[in-house]
Amino acid sequence: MKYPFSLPKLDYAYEALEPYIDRSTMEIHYAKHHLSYVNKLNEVVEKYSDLQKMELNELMENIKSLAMDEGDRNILKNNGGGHFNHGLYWKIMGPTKELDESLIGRIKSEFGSVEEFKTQLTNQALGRFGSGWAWLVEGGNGKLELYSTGNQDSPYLNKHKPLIGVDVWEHAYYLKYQNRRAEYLENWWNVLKIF
Ligand code: MN3
Repeated sequence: MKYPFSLPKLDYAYEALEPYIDRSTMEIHYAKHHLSYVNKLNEVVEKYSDLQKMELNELMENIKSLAMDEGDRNILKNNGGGHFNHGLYWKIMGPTKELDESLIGRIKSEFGSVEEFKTQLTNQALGRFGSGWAWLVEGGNGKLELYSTGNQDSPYLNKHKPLIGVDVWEHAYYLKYQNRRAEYLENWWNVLKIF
């Protein structure tokens, strides 16, 4: 993915994830929040022709060393992360299961069982104070790891490849679940299509 960035096509309807994620949340989340990350990302990259040639993961991986204004660097980190993170989130969810047997096998060998993995990822998501994400990532050595990040910080900032990410900003669940993050997370597993 390179400049100019665009909103990825959602391959299911806004209401397709009901009753676990409601139509309004999906529409606002995708068409307002995600679009705003894309627009702000394009605005900042527009100023730097060198950055326009780079892939988004390269921009994130090298964020500290890019020749740019510090305020712009922060805008790039937040909105580049926002664009990447949401792209993955839409892709791993869906109304019908499409099991990723290879990833399930790796998860079982790393965490003992899928249930144990779900418990640990949920705990990361519950433990994130304020807005952020919980992740399953692949580290440089190919090892699977779990952690959470604040704001829109992307695992690519750590040079890790995100495999599964769950959004725990209130905008992801507040309309339906209000302050009940645990209930959103419990229901979220139903719309994660790869398990
Ligand atoms: Mn979000």
